[in-house]
This record gives sequence, structure tokens and C-alpha cells, in this order.
Amino acid sequence: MTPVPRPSRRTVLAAAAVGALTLGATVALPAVQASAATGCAVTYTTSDWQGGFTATVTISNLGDPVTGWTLGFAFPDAGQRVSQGWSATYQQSGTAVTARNLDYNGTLGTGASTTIGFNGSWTGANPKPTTFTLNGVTCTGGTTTGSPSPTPTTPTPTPTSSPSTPPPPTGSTPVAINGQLRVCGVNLCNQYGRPIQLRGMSTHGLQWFAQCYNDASLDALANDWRADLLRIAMYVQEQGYETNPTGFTNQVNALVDKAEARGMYALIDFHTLTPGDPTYNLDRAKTFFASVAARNAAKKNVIYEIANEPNGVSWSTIKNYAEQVIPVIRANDPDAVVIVGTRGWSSLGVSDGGNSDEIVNNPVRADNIMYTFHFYAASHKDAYRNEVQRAASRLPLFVTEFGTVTYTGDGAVDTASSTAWLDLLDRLKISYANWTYSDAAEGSAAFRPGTCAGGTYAGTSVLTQSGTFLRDRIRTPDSFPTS
Ligand code: IDC
Repeated sequence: MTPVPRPSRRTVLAAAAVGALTLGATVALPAVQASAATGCAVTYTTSDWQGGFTATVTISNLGDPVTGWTLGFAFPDAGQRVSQGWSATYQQSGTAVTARNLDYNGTLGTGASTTIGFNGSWTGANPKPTTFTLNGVTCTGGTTTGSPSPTPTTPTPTPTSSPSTPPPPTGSTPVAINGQLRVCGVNLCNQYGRPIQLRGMSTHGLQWFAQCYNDASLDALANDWRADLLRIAMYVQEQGYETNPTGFTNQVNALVDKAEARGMYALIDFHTLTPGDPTYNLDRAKTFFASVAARNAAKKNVIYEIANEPNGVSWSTIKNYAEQVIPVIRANDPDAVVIVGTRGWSSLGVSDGGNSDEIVNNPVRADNIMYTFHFYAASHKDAYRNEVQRAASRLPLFVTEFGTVTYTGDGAVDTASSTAWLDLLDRLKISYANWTYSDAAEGSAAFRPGTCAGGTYAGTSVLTQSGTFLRDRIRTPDSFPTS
């Protein structure tokens, strides 16, 4: 803990004036009691590109504990704007910016720190702000007592350098270009801090379709479909993980390796479905994620999806589950993106008559996370698209599963609705995986029945209508920023 320095003469006088100075006491104690010790240090780093930047701001409280805080600073250039913030509520007036705590990070004990951030834009120049205030008091980096204009005890530790920018990519696969992903604002960002969209396919249940996931089929996905992403759907029930934890864990890891070898991201899906309460599988989830996160921690291509489609449960139950599973992942793989299912079969609550406000108002207390949205194009149309559009400016969304057909996974492809959906996701840079890269005898499958036994996966002759539609969408060039 930071030692409390001797109060300045002025502080002692202020304390005495409010009658708190007890005769014979040491001067330090009553001064501190009379007037809260304040002090703060701020680090402000950015990742910049032409016209835009992402700022990461860590606030350390060096004074007495605070419940509720407002950070203030001024942009040095009139053209700098906050466009989208996270972990705080931002306001800008002229060049003056304030960031106010959210519920979960409002309490900062002595010595505690919290990290917030935002995406911004700039026009003329993009210098960093140099002076910060916490609850109106200038952050000097030292502890001061009681004075609104304290005497600095140490120089202001305001870093002015950006974190080192990664070198340009040496390969051309999605993982070679984008590297370790992280959430910035409402976007999924690559190693250059730039928003990207991943487009790919989901396996069917591994317990039923293992024969569809092999070197030939994954070569086709990476090279013929030019996909960025393989979602690995590991059912927990229905003869899935619960029947053979070690076997399914190994199967998932083997597919992570196959995706990595081809430069694709691997989305590890803990495919809970029935029962819909993720808490039912909480212990299994902790065991499974501790294992796969430890095993894959050094890889850059892994994303974790902790509950496929919660249903019949409240958002607070899902949030509670997430806040127990995420720390298990973080303890083993600190930097990976984690995706949290949402209410009503991952419909952001819409299929239960709700909407995304319940998440915005009560977000999962963790950094570097996204929220799941699923749709089936023949069943879910404008009302769902409108809500996704509304939510997308406030929450980081990832469509980890969708179908071109009805929610049963079967029926005819709804081309008009599927096109409207994918156009929307492209525009919002929301990543997606389609159900399914399999030869199941149902409309949502990409391959005709019998394809996986035949062993040829590339080209269009083996594809269903849904497969042809998805291959056409996915194989168009990506536009991943490389600096
Ligand atoms: C479906 C499969 C089907 C299987 C059923 C039950 O396509 O073969 O019998 O699950 O396991 C989802 C689920 C996904 C469903 C899919 C289609 O995440 O598991 O797959 N769907 O019904 N949510 C909405 C639709």
C-alpha cells in the first residue's frame, strides 16, 4: 500500500479548521480523517491509424477508497473525438472528455486500478492528453491529502508512447494476418487494433459427424471456401461431452490444431442446448475450459464460447454462470476472447419477448468478451435484424451460429432473408459461423448426404443449396487491415 505522506501545512490547517485535530494526536492521522486523501495515476496508451485510434486508459486510485468516480481530460487537438467507449460512460464537450464509472467498476480501493477504453477519431493530429483528473482532482501520480490543487510528490506518469505495433504479417492466412484477437469497443479487433469480421462454418455435433472433420474437409474449408473460422460444436448432452469428457476434449483439441495448421481461427463451442440452464453444466464447463484453455493458451487462434444457447433462464442466471466460467479461462489463457450466450436461445432475449437492454444495463463483469446472437433466416427476420442493428452500437456481438433455413435446422433456404442478414453482418463487421459444415440430412447442412463418406469436399458438386450460398459468401476476399 502507498504510504500516506506527511500532510502539507495547508492541509493541516484545513483539517484544524473543521475541528478534527485532536490535541496531542500526530498530525497525519486527523488530517486524513478530516479530509479524504486523494491521489491518482493514469496511464493512457493508444494504437493509432490514419483517422482513428483505440485508447486504453488505466486509472489507479492512490488515495482513500472511492465509490463512484469520474475521470476528466482534454484532447490537445480540436479534431479528436471519442466515438465509442467501453467500461465507462463517456461524454465529450469541445475537447473536454469525462468518463464515468459503470456499476461494476465504481468502487476503487486504495491502490486499486481499473482499465477502460474507447475508440476515437482524429482529423488534424492525434497527440495524447497529458493531464487527467479523478473526481476533479488532478492526477499527479502521488498521494496527496485534502487539497484540490495538490503538490505533486512524484512526476506525472503519463506514458506518451503507443504500445509497440506488431510487425507486418509474414503469412497470408487469417491467423497470420490478424494474430491474437481482442475486443475493442464493440468490435473484434486484430493485432493492429483494427476491427475485423471473421466468416466461417460450424461443425455439426461432433458425436454424430466426426467423419466430416478431417484433413481433406478442412483443406476445403480453408482453401476452397477461404474461410477464416471453424466453430467446433461440442454438445454436452445428447451423447456428447458428459458421456466421455476426455474423449471429447481430445477431439476438440485435435480440431483446434487442424484449424491452426491451416491458419483458421477455432471457436470452441460448449454446445449446451437442453437443458437450457447453463448452470446445470457449470462444473463440467469449469473442468472442460480449465483443460482446453491451459492446453491452448499459447495459440493465437482460439476463441471460447461458453454456452451455446441458454433458454428458459433469466439473463442474471446466464451472467452468473459467465462470471464463474470466465475466470477459469482467464487463469489459464489470459488473453483470449470469450463469447457469452444470451437469453432466449442466444437471441439477445428477443425470442423471450425481451431485448438487449438487459445486457447493456447489467453486463458481464469481465473484459475482452462478446455476446452471442443466433438466427435462422427463415424464422427470424426484421424484428430480429432491427434489434441486432440497435444492439450493435452498444455491445460486441458475434453470430456464432446461424442457419439459412428455419430454426428446426431443416426446410428450404430463405435466400432473401439470408442475404439481408449477411449484408447486415458485413456492414456491421459482425463475425459469423454457419450451421453446418456437415452432410446431415437437413436443409441447413452444406454438403449433400453421403459426402463425408465419399471424401471429396472441394467445389460445388457436393454442396446443397445452403452450402452453395454460404461458400459464395465466405470465399469473397477478406479486407483485413495490416498496420
Ligand atoms: C440441431 C441439429 C439437429 C439436431 C438438433 C438437436 O441440426 O440435427 O437433431 O439440433 O440436437 C440451434 C442449436 C443447434 C440445432 C439448430 C437447428 O444450436 O444445436 O441443431 N439450432 O435446430 N439453435 C437454433 C437452431
